[in-house]
Amino acid sequence: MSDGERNDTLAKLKDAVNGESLPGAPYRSWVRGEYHLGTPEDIPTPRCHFFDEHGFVFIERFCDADEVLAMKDEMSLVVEEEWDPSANRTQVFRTDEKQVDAQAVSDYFLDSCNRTAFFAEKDAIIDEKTGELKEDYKSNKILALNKVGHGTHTSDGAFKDYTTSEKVRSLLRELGWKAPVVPQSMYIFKQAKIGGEVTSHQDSTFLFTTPRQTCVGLWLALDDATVDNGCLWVRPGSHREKVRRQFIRNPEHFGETLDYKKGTGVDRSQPQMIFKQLEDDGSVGWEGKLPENLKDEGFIPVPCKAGDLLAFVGTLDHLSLPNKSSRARHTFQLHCVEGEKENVTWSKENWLQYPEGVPFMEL
Ligand SMILES: O=C(O)CCC(=O)C(=O)O
Repeated sequence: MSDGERNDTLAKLKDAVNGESLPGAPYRSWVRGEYHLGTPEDIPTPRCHFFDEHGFVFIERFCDADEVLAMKDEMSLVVEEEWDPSANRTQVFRTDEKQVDAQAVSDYFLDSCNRTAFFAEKDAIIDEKTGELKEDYKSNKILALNKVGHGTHTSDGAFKDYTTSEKVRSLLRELGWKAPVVPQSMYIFKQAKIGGEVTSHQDSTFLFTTPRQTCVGLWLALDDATVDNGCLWVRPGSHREKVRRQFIRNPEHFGETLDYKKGTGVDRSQPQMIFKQLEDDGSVGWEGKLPENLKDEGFIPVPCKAGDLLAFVGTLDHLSLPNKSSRARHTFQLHCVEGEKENVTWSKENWLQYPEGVPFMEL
């Protein structure tokens, strides 16, 4: 993508958010299939139109300073009160070539699906085998964290208030979801100096639904996010590509039931999770990696102020670079999918499975 095209995309984005450009012709909606303009209720808002066209939309000041502060304060308290790095082996979170190994060391990752679990930065740990924090982080443990997940939205408090807020519910409906549910949430710290990269991926790899992909990410900046401190980069239009791989529970490890509490005939020496290759014509060489030249491959950075929101489709390529700056970049993410009421099924192969009979939160 040339600089001119990139600027054009960003200018359209601004227009869409400001409501200055109304769609004039029928177009193919990502989430609803073929879109027919004509009746008033068929006409999407400008930002929904932009979202369908490019796979993401940027919404300025989605949350105010008080909401942002409430979430940051609550996370500090949760870490202070609930995370004891010395009590259990601390698990590291990474998305590089060691991703599968890092998450397969215990059931901690699997058990994190509907509670608050803590994952450290690899560079804050002396040795990933022991999980011991480096001395510098022992007295200020929050600085060692990569992320907290994946059920932060389920506990009473600021995160649940935000998740269940009218503005989140109505945004999802505006973008085309009819019966959205929330399989997961994450608080990402992207720490100053040591905040690791998030390699290029499609969220539907991890949040796979059938018969169609319905994942949408709501990425809320809790600090200003810039190119220097690791803002998100997206590849506009890539949402129209197929999901290339699925992160699944490994039947060789868990047995055919894929239930790690009940599995029979399993081989626990095999990795817990594996990537299953789906559609991959080899044209995208950066899946699970960082492209060498982001701009040449069509990625654009999306800098945000604290309180701004980026909503994007589960098939959109996105990534973030390591944070080498002296400013942390906190964010809170919700990942939603269309619910069963819309005849959409959560894949039984996905790593994240709630205990039997416990539903995802409906919005
Ligand atoms: O915030 C980041 O660095 C990555 C977030 C991400 O990949 C996501 O929200 O799906």
